[in-house]
Amino acid sequence: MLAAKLVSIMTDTIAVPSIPTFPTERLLVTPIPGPLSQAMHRRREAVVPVGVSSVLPVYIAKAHGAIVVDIDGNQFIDLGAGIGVTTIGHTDDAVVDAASAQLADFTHTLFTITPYEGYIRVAELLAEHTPGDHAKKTVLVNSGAEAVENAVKIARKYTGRGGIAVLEHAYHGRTNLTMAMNFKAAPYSTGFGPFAGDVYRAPNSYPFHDGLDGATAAKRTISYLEKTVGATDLACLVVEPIQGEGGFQVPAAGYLPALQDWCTANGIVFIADEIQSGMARTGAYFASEHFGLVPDLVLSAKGIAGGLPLAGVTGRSEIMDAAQPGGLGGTFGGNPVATAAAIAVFEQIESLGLLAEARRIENVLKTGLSALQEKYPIIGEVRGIGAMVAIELVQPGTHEPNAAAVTAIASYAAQHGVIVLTAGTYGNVLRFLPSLAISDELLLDALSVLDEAFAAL
Ligand code: PLZ
Repeated sequence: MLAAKLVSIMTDTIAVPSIPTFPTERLLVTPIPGPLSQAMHRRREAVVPVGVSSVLPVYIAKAHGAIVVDIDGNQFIDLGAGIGVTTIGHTDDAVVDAASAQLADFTHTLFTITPYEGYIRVAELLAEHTPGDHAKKTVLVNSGAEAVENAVKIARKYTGRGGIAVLEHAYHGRTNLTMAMNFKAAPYSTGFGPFAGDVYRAPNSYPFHDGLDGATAAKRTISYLEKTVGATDLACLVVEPIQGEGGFQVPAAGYLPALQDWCTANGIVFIADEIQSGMARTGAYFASEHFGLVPDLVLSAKGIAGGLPLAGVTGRSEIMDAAQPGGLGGTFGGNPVATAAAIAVFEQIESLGLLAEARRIENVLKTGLSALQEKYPIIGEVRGIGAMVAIELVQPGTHEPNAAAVTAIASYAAQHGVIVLTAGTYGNVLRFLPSLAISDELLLDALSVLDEAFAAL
């Protein structure tokens, strides 16, 4: 019975045509999703749990730069980059070459058994490009959530304290500890408890909603933490300099430096979760730079290795060295193919001048989106830095969230060949985090689709 079922699943495989090279443009050849994607989706439904859902179930055959091609031959302008991962572009030639060469040399030895240079080189590059001139060390892991977990481990060991402070609207991952650190319960943690304790969530700076200047917002955050936990029980404060899943809130000027000063004065490790905002995304290597921050620990992941799984915790040597020998690690952490790709990513950021490209993209997106805001009063705010830009949709004339409009716009865009991502605690933010390789032409084409989408509401 079981054997018969397995055979039927296997014989059901779909003949997916191989996609040759393709032009850099939006192109729709079937309704979305196309027939081959629909057939693939039925196969998936039999074997992949519903907990793993896909925003846009078109199945991908190929991708390059800022274009992804599905198995039906539809070409999408990708304004999401797999949530800010293919920051330097899909299948960047230098990344493909570096990873391919490493694949042929060796794929794994385990750095904690028999080490290799690539791990050290990535640690050197992170030491060089994270804020601050102090001595730094890096541990490499596989995912953003794992970086957050390790940063907390290290901060606790260094301080001998337990408490973890986080901010409202934060997102830090899907593991047990990071679920407890997220602001939003549904869908991330609903029903998955019990959760890790000793996590304290303080109000953040969200200028569009709280209208507070940085100093006042910081005073509110600090006084909340002092009252509810007390500085002497806090090991760390974890902040995203620009919140990702929360909706790209840019904190009011002075807010983050005031938090960092308070941490320093009270022996609390200040951790910047730059998993979404880092690696050139905002036109600086790390968004902390825009706010004049020098975090004790900086977390990178997503864009660091051009799509290969790699993440890191980089920080002050004296803090990083608090963990005992053998206390940090993991089988795949700092995989040699991923580190080879990461080295190529750092080289490409320099040789292609990608920090400047991020500022170019900010300019095109903000100009286009501000023009849309003039036309469509449901766009409450256009915000962000570099290629990390969002619009918050509201009921016109209010600050009330308008999630229905976000869903409708994202769906219209997808139907017309543009991938956009949603965000925000109330689901009312559209965020744009394209690859830094995207051309003005593709951005303007995508903006014209958004214009039509708003007009069609
Ligand atoms: N910290 C700031 O943005 C990942 C989540 C995708 P992982 N954000 C995308 C999803 O639905 O799971 C993220 C982040 C910030 C931590 C993480 C977690 O990184 O690599 O997904 O574990």
